Amino acid sequence: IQSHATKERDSNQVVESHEEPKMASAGSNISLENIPTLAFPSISTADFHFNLDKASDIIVEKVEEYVNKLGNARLVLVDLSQNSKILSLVKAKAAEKNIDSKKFLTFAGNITKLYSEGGLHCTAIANATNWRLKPGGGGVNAAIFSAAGPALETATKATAGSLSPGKAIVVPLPSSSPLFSREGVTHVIHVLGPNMNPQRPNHLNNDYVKGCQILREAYSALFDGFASIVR
Ligand code: AR6
Repeated sequence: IQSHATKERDSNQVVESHEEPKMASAGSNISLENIPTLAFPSISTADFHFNLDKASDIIVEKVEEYVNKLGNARLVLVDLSQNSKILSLVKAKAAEKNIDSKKFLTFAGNITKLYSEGGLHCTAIANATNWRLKPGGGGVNAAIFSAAGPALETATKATAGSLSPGKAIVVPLPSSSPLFSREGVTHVIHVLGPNMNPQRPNHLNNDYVKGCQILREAYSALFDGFASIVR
């Protein structure tokens, strides 16, 4: 039997900020409406086969570098499942470094449904894209282009024709896009990470010196891009 207090809180759309972020699971309604938030997937670690342990070090290093530069804005690393290896690696390493858990959190959910399914309002979402900035191809790129509808492809084309590894571009999302109207996302930031998958074009032949350098550049470009829309 639920207590009266719990019932009241469940029916309330706004959960006070001191109560998050740990209850940020699907179904809870957290209002982050006033806090600029970037949700980003782990760049290069699925289709591009980048080593998870190395990637988690780089994510934590870059988050630590940027989190205080971003004022009151937040960064959220997202992956599809609670069992995500990258989420648990990053969570543990971020805790070790005492990174402020109000400014950086990990979240299990679909990046295209963070508000509608997870109650997490994100101003911007990052996309781990391909060099041609083309829809499809699986992974988070296919999911974001499909959820955003043709408006994203048009807006992306108007911004750039292609992307080099380690770079990012900020694309304002037209209000006609369902990602804007349903999820409250105003910008998509496309990022191209290093490719370690020999089955994909321009792979790095397992050169992790280059790979780590490009992944660091990719996160810097992503967080600089987010900083440019927060200001
Ligand atoms: N929501 C949240 N996270 C997701 C979602 C989603 N809907 N889908 C995937 N992830 P990947 P990459 C996570 O493969 O390794 C594409 O075909 C996933 O679990 O999307 O950078 C592009 O066109 C993983 O943690 O990107 C490129 O060609 C993370 O997102 C290529 O794949 C990144 O996985 C890029 O490969």
